[in-house]
Amino acid sequence: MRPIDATPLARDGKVLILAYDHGLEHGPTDFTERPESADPEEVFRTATHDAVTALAVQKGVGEAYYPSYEDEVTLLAKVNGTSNLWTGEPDSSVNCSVEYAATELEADAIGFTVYPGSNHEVEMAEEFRQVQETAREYDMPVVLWSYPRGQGVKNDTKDDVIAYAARLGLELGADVTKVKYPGSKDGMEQAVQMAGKSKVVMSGGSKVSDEAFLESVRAVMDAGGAGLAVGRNVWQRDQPERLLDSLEDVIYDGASVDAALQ
Ligand code: FBP
Repeated sequence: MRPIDATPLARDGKVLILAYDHGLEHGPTDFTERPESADPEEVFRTATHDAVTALAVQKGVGEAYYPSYEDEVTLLAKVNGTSNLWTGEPDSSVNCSVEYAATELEADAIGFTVYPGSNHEVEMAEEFRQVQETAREYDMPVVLWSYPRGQGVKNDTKDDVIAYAARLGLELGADVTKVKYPGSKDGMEQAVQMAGKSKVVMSGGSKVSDEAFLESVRAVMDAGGAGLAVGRNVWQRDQPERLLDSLEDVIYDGASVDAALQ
């Protein structure tokens, strides 16, 4: 397995995954803020920005739109996901095989969600085993969406819960683990420490001001995080490229929030 820094998922050891699996995970409600964002073409164009190291989409979107962007965009195939219409204990169906992602979608990386603490955790971890091992055969980096939730979890953004989520990424063999932001640099430091040699990135969350978002990204980078996997905070903005310019300054150039906003 190549070190993550040697894969297209990283730029200078940092990661900025543009997440666009919301049409499945949340449904059209996420596109009402900026209707153009419902058009995958628009988000693929955004993903050509130099700050973006990969675009995460589900199989169908990848199949329909990636052929026009394969020279400009690194594709991360998110191989499981569930609609918001599902009301049971948190779970995620496997919608695409790693073989299909590698050979038919021509994806460069694999993404997978596990909900530790859910009554379905055991099956999800077993599914992840197969995904992770197959991705190794194809030499594809693996990103784990590690989101504790379900009956075993009271507060999914507490420091110790996020640190546990990050540790599970290391234990289960993820190259990069995506966790919710615990709300502080200290909390993120614990997560990064627990993740050892695997990398930790922050999940974006719902849209906030430019300044508030960049402050959280600055804290993640200062805590030793590798970057972020962000969706709504980029493509719900009228000018996604402007925020990506600022994120480029903060993530790759170490800029302060004030400098990045100028
Ligand atoms: P955002 O930056 O928009 O929060 O996207 C990150 C992400 O992990 C997406 O990949 C996914 O669709 C969504 O959040 C899931 O969020 P949740 O499970 O919390 O509803």
